[in-house]
Amino acid sequence: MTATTTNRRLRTEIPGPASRALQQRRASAVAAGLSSVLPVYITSASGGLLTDADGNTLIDLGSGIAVTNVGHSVPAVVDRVREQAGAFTHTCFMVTPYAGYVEVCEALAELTPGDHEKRSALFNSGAEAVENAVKIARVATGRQAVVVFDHAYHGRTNLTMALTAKSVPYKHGFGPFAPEVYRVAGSYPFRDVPGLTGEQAAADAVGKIEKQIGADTVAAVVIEPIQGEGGFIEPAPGFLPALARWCADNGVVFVADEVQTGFCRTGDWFASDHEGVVPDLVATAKGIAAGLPLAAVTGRAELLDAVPTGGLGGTYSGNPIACAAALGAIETMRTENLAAAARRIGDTVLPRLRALATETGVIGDVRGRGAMLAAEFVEPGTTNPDAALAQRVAAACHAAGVIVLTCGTYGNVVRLLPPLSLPAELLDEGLTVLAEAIRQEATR
Ligand code: PLZ
Repeated sequence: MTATTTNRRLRTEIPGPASRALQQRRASAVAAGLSSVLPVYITSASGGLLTDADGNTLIDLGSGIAVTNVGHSVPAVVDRVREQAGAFTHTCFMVTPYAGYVEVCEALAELTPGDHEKRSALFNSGAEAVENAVKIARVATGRQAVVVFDHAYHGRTNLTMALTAKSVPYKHGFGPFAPEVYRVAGSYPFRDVPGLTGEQAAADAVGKIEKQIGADTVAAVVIEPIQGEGGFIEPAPGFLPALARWCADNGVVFVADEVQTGFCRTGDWFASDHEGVVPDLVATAKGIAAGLPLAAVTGRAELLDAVPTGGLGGTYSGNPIACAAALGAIETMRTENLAAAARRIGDTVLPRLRALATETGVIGDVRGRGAMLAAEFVEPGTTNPDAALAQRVAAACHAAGVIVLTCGTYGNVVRLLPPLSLPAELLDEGLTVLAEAIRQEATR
């Protein structure tokens, strides 16, 4: 079995004996605090397929959590990474710089929403990017408060844990958390009062901010344009533009956390593009470099340049190999028009999920944009979350060699994040497996 395999193929049960042996070794070497959705140990990957230590080949509908948007091991990335690794692996941009870093920042200025003057700073992870966006907003505004939303996920560092909503497993026991973080309700059409518009939800949020925090103390509003870990929650139309307008009117920095939604995932370069929202700062990671650790804050020049020289950085931040990968990934997204590919995936998946919702009665809401898609499982006829069913559906997919992920504050959402380059036949096959899993588990 090699990386050129083009089909799902199960040679053993999932996980097979070789993976189980590794899982045993892992238990005595790797911290228990790290979990794996599906403990098959991967030996190679290409296109939308992962091959494991037992020679099983699985369809990847997760992209390593929205990272391999361009696919696994694509030539434009692999070639540039090889070349860069052969040239030099590290100098530290803060010691002696290199062109790749500058080129990534130039590309980010071009691709992120808005045609204003922009600057970028590079980091290693999504959490680090979000945390630095807050640092920048605080320095630039001279204010401290940060507003975040119910169901938000922004990372696992101390500040980003404070920004993240869900306690178990992200925060529980890890406090005390960073101060001056305030949480308000966002927009969750499936669970909000029926008929609540985006503008009304934004007005509610703004009202709470003004009454309970004070607009002139707020440095930043930090928001995922489509919430990821919290349940793939797409706010009602008008919510994000209204919030961004309020920020602009009140000197508050509007930070879009596009870590999961960015780089063609939702059918646009960035999810903010959908409603023409122009964030003051955009945090990116994941899809930016096809799996090499890279993240960025991009935004208004006057905000980023407000931080005194030396105020931003990190030993590995903007590592040259990660920058080379990013340039290869961005080139691939452009030449293969992966935003259009993401839209095609949505056009295929959404009707099939909707039909399954009607057929089975266990899916309360089907939602998402482009290749960021989800089904929220409920007890039939109610909005009561059915997390156990979502977990059983995911497990049945895994056993059949299809990698899907779950998410949601209530753990009841099955989400699909296929590589945008996933061949149509593999997507179809993955969806057929998912449909069977839902039918089988819904009647259990
Ligand atoms: N912001 C919107 O989705 C990462 C987390 C998985 P890092 N999401 C996957 C887990 O359980 O740790 C994420 C995100 C959004 C920030 C982050 C954080 O990005 O690169 O994981 O730090």
